[in-house]
Amino acid sequence: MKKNLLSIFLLLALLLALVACGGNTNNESTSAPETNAPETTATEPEMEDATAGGGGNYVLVPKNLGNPYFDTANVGAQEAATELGVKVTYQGSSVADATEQIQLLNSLIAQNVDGLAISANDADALVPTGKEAIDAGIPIVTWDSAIAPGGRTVHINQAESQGIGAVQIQMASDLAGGEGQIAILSATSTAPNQNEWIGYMEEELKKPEYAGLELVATVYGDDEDEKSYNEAMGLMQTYPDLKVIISPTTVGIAASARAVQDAGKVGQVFVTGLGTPNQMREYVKSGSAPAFALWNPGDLGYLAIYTLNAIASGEIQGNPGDTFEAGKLGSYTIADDGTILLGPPTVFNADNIDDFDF
Ligand code: RAM
Repeated sequence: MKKNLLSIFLLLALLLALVACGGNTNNESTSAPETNAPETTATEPEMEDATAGGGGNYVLVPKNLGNPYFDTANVGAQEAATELGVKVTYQGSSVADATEQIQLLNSLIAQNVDGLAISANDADALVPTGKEAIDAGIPIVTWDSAIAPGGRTVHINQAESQGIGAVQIQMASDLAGGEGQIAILSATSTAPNQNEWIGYMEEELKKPEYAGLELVATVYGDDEDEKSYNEAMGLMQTYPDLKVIISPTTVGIAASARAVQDAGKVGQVFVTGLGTPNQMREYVKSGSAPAFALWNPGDLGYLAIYTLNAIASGEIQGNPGDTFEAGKLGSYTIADDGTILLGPPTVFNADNIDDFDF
């Protein structure tokens, strides 16, 4: 009897212990504040998408394909990808057009890529698309040409915009001998970077030292070689006294220098602006474009991918003050306005053009 009672007691104790155990488990999952459960499930996947990057599958999106400037940026981006062990594909449309760029971005967002590095064709038109990507956990790094704040996580400036404007007016003034007619031949009329630089050039022209320069026209070659060439020819016909064409685009400056040569106006009309050394070498030597400026687009693409990966991997959030290492370029900090600065531009001329190969 005593034995039976003991067995029943032990059995009951065991049952109680089991129930208690089960109860605890239940308590943890159900009574752990209900609010915690949804929060965890809601934030965890988001964190994974937005910060872990899910495998480093990034896309470098230029304004357009077929432009050596962007091709060089892609070389730098691929170098960064190799170093970081991530994948970067290079995708764009053949024309520098905001609507086509938005279509491409929508399809990349639908594919749930891990991050986008974009040179924008329009600052404002791309904001909703950029915001949609960010909301979906896809960081947006703009480089070269920015999407306005709200549609990007961070923007990388190739050099200080004011300085890019100033150096072009300085070169134009030197070439014009301080006085005469000048004209600007830009990329597309909506290009965020060119429009910002043109704004700074106009400001610069108000300085007393440039009082002898007269800006007679601003025209657009849409970053297409043939259209830029025709626009340059048009400027020379409309303004027979024109002294300088400033082209703040690598496509426009090369086409303008060629047009000046073809028009037989070397020594009479000078071309300056922003170009790549390899495209401009012959024009520096012929005298149609004796001086121009640029940064290294390869470094820009390299920095864009390091920045994107730092954000997508969760190393930084992409906030002002965040600091990260960008391989061979060293350490960078995001400024208060949400931008990163690559460095100062270089001026190229007959003395140094052969030292560069890009
Ligand atoms: C063209 C593009 C690019 C610009 C350079 C200087 O290649 O318009 O956006 O940064 O020129």
